[in-house]
Amino acid sequence: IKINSIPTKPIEGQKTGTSGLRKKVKVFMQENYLANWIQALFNSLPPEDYKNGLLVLGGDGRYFNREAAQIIIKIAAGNGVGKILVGKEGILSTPAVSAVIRKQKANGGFVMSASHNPGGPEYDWGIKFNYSSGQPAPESITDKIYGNTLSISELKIAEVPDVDLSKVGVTKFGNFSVEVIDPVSDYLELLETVFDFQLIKGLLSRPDFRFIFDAMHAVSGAYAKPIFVDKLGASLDSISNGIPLEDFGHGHPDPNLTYAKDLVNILYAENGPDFGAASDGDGDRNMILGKSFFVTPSDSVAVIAANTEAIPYFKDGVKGLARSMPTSGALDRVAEKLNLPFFEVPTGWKFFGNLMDAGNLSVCGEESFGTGSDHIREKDGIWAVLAWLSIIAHRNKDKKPGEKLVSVSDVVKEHWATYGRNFFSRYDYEECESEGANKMIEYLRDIVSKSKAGDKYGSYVLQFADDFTYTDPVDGSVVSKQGVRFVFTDGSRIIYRLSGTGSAGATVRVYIEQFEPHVSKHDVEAQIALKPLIDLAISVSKLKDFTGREQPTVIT
Ligand code: VG1
Ligand code: CO
Repeated sequence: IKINSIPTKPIEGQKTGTSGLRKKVKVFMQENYLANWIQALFNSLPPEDYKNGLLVLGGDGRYFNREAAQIIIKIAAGNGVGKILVGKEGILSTPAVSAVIRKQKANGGFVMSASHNPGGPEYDWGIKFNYSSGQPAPESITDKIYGNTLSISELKIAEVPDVDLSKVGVTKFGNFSVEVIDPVSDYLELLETVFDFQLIKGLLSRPDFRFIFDAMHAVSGAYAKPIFVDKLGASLDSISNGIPLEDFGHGHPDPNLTYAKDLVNILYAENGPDFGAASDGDGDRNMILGKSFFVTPSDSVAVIAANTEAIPYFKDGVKGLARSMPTSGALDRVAEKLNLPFFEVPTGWKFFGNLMDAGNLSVCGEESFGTGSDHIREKDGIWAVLAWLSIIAHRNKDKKPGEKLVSVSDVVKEHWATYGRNFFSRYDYEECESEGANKMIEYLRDIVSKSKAGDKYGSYVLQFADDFTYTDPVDGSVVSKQGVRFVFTDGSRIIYRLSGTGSAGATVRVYIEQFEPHVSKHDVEAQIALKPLIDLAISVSKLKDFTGREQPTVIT
């Protein structure tokens, strides 16, 4: 094939955040914007990691993915990649990309997605790169890519025609080839080895159990019917918003109490279903709901970790548990009780991969609706739904028709009774002015530097305050400034971070947590139980002064 060398100039601002590079679509559509970043990536990888190698490419179906796929294919070929596996119509969820990379022993892969950010001509686009074990590229690589975007001068683009992504099959161009693959089969095959599909099928076919999955017009729509309906016997009408759309049907494909309100309303209505779940743009997040009951993601991972006997994948035991720093301590209590190794990492899935590769970690999660295990190296929305269905199915497998089933809320309340309840809430203030948000964090860092154990904050006594630093126990790499936290002597915590996934302004996140051992106090609404701590969080940070915001955009 003929490879053209095209001159280009550096473009500012191509630094990746918590999860890949995310910008408004219009930014990505500027001449050479995407091409520069992709070329900078190849310039950053050792040649043996891609020359004549195999890469995977897919995305969440959002606006601009089709054009972007053709650009990426041509630059990959121009840089000597041997073969690219592309999901049909450019579709592959983030967990599916991770699964395909691992199964096909690829050198890495691209996910074209801005995840939970909205899509369409006026909204967001994004790109993530994953490494050979299927995990998001570590900061050492993303920093290098950023460095190279600042000095780039040449694009290597292969002269090949656009590839038809609508049909499964191989197209060869000299020693480069593109294979369009079914987006579901490798991923589904893996899940069938993880879960007992017969057990789940038994639950989903019960007349006294009603299930609903909201794909939010995002990528898991492509997986929901083949998995829940065709394999597991759920009824077709149990899938809502099941067709992936370029703009997610004008929605915000983020499965939380605000953006998945329709699903929440269905579960909280009289005679609503017994189990509800939703997933985000790229299929790596999940929200789990029972009848009139919301499972916080922090509780969800703890419950899964405490109930692995329902999941065949864990039959030889669990190697360890981990959570991101702002995620509640519910998981810590499970690790303690089950005597399992436990890790606390910064926000973002990329920090779990090393622990998994080293054989130290089986189940992990984030408070941001991310849950997963070492079956792949990404969080996995459908995995979480199947894990919960397995737990409910396992608890009810001997129940006769007419007998009352153990419900989602029964399982969570039992869990609280055993381990205590970690009340948790997150307040998001989206699209604030960056200046005010940055100043607020600086202000908090200043308080931290002057703080000492024993300081009084209302009725709370400080144990310590810091800006979280993480040393990876596997490779020794250190990341700092990962979130300002105030930890009190009763275990309560207030944490402040700025989001690294937005595409405009700054999003301030405030995380509030308080532990309650007494069952008699578990039935309180989280917002009420946490009210004093929330007020404290807002006053200590002078949040209203710095951001000008009276109310958060999203409360979880
Ligand atoms: C957010 C979440 C974080 C998650 C990340 C990517 O990051 O807080 O826990 O790993 O999104 O999720 P931030 O920096 O905005 O807080 V996904 O599903 O959007 O790729
Ligand atoms: Co996502």
